[in-house]
Amino acid sequence: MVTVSGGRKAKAEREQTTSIGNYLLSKTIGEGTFGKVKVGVHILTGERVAVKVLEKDRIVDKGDVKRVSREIQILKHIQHPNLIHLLEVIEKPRHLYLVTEHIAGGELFDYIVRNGRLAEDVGCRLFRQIMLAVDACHAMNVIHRDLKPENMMVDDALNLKLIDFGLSNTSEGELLATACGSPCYAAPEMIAGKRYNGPLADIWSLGVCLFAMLCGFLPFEDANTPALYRSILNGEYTLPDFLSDDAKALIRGMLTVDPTQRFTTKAIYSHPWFVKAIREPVPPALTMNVDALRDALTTKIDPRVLQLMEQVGFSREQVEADIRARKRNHCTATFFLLVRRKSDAPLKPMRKPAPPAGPKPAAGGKEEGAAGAKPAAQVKQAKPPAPGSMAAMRAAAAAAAAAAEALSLIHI
Ligand code: PIT
Repeated sequence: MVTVSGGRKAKAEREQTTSIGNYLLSKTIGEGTFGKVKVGVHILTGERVAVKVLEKDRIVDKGDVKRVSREIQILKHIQHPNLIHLLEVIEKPRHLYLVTEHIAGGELFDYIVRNGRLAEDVGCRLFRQIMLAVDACHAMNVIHRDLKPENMMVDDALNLKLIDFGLSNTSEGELLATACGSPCYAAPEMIAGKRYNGPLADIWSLGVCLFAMLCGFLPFEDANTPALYRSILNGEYTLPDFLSDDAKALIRGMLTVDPTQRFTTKAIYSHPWFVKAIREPVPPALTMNVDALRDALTTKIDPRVLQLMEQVGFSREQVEADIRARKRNHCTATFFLLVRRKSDAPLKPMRKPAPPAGPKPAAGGKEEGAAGAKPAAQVKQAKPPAPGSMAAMRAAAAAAAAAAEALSLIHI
């Protein structure tokens, strides 16, 4: 008993609350080489946020600085219900804080571990959201490059959001060169060290994700890294008999070694499994629908939220101007948090009117340099392995990643 309560006390001390800008940060909910993701509370609205804490000390070389500033630029640019929303960036002398919305729930990875392989209707409901998210990225010229169930958050109602843009890049159709992401999910052309088409490489990774969701294990798995790469390069994997014929055909189309023959977004959106495995109609793909893309990028201003913001000291003009300019500051963060707020607990009015642009993300719109980016091929290893085949999947991925160190350094 003593040990338990003593342990709790020590844990509580370690998880002391600190205040950053308008947020109170408490326990760590995620960890990587870059630093930690902590849960926070937005003081004014009482809403939860997730805060990625980047330690400037750990961003040493030019490549790291470039990766982090790219991550921030991309997070500021994207906007979609299935993509994590960046609320604001707070810079302090030793840290950089990326404040995002908080997703109540956990990783799709853990969901699969808990539930085993997913029924095809559940898988389709989730996979459609994954496709919507990735297609939204592609419509905004963003290539994620680290698509895996660990980077997809799912809540109790099966709403899914894509996180972690630490390895992403932009492309307007030009080929990309840097091989990155987890080896088990990496496209063959990337493994082969070729220049690659970004969206098609993401689609390969989504094929691996769909396989993992419907089967409960990975298509390409080998503790021996060269053997793993060989099976990916040759597209050697086995589709279990329990899959429906439509699911098999879709996975086969996505896991096609030759990227020019691989299923495109358009082919996936019109595939019988994607269309028919659940009843709800398929929402439009943003890459194929300019109006839907414009809609996704336009924030509607709810007059009730505007009124609430006026009550706590923001001016109507400021809110409208900042939202229209797509700024990420305390004003737009408060607006966004109020829009998704479920509770009607009273707001804590500010003593003085809100400053024009809250705690500043690196002054003057200049690049927020620094912070520890994940090395390529890094796979999270923080949690103890859970029993079952997905644990083997994580262990295999971690072993492969450790062996590979960084895919960008591997030449076959
Ligand atoms: C969590 C829980 C949660 C949000 C996040 C993580 C978000 C993490 C994140 C990480 C990134 C990024 C954006 C968001 O670019 O509610 O465990 O690297």
